Formats: sequence, C-alpha cells, structure tokens
Amino acid sequence: MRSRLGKIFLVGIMVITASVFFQGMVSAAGIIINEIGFNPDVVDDTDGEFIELYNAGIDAVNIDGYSFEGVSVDLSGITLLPGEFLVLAREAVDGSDADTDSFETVYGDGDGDLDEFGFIVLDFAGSLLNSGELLVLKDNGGSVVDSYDYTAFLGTGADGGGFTVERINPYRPSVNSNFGVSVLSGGTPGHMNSIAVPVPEPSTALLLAGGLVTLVVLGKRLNGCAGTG
Ligand SMILES: [Ca+2]
Ligand SMILES: [Ca+2]
Ligand SMILES: [Ca+2]
Ligand SMILES: [Ca+2]
Repeated sequence: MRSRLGKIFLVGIMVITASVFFQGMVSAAGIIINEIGFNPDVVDDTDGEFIELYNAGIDAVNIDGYSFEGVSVDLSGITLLPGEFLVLAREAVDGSDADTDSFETVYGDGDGDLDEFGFIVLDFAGSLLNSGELLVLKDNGGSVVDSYDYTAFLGTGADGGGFTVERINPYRPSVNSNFGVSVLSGGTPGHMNSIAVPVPEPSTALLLAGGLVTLVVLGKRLNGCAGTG
C-alpha cells in the first residue's frame, strides 16, 4: 500500500508535469500572423491585400531582418512593442500603377500619406495567391516564428466577399480552428480582430500555485484520516 507521503509525492510530480506541459503550449516568440486579406472585394488585389502582424508577447521584439516565405518584406529598423500591430500592405500608398487605389485610400483618408494610422504600414512585394498559400515568418536566424496557410478559407467571405481571415486567440497556435472570417467588412488591419477571443494560456506560476494549494489540502485530508486506520 502506498504511504500518505508517497501519495503526496505522486500528486506533486503530476502537478509539476502538468505545469511543464502547459508551459510548452504558451506562445513563446510573441510575433504572430494575426490577419490576412488575400482577396479584397472593393479594390483590386494589387491595391488591397494585406497581412497583419501582432506582438502577443510581453516583450518588445526587434524584427529587423525577419523575413517571409510567400512575400518579400523589408523590416529594417522595426521593433514591435507588446500589443502593437504592423500591417504589410501590397500597396500601402498609391504608387505607379494605373489606378488610384491603395491600402491608404481604402482604410485611410486618401491624401497620399500614412499619417492617419496609429500603426506601422509597410509595403510587401509579391502577392497573396487567391488559390491559397503558406505564409512563413522567420526571424533573422532563419527560425520559423509563425506560419499559416489560409487555403482553408477559399470560397468563404474572406475570398472576394469583402471580409478577411482573422486569428481568434492570439495566444493559441496558428491552426485552422484558431482562425475565422472577420465579421467586419474589410477586416480590421492595425486593430484587434473582430472575432478575437484573447484568452491567455495558463502560466506555469498559476499552475504551480494551484498545485501547491492542492498539495496542502490533500496533505491535511490525509492527516485527518490518520486516526481511522
Ligand atoms: Ca493603386
Ligand atoms: Ca493619408
Ligand atoms: Ca490575392
Ligand atoms: Ca486585425
């Protein structure tokens, strides 16, 4: 028969194991792919496509040298503070193409500058394929920071219907079940997603505290039962 001390020790091991497991599920890097407008409705793809990045971590992240597979960006000198958004637009301000549309004319005031935005807007080179595409964000050492393939949203409202693909919980992994179609027309570039449910993962500290309380309560109960043989 296992002793009381043995039972307490076993529960303690289970709590610590659970803590380590859940800690592994917490987003480590902080910078995430948060929203994708791959097939806009009111403007051409060349004018309205965008990718939104978001710093979901607790530290500022210098993303100088970060790169994308799928599109080309220059993130020189860019640092994202916790809770800060960065929008990569296919055409931030109307440039040399024949029309007069751009990210700024759709989401801003159309005066040809980016002053009205409270977030950084940069151009990307390339395109977001309307047949689906894997986007991979890598740090300056080539390690994958985040990635997402939006192919699951072909044929939805985000595919030429005026909406975008939004991440639901910024603290959860970039899997299809954690993305959905925006409920706001045009999406929410530079702002909290319209379908966001930003619920942090349980931290190790909280789990350990809960585990210690469990141990104390269990220990008292076992001690209380000691006289019954
Ligand atoms: Ca244009
Ligand atoms: Ca402007
Ligand atoms: Ca497109
Ligand atoms: Ca957004």
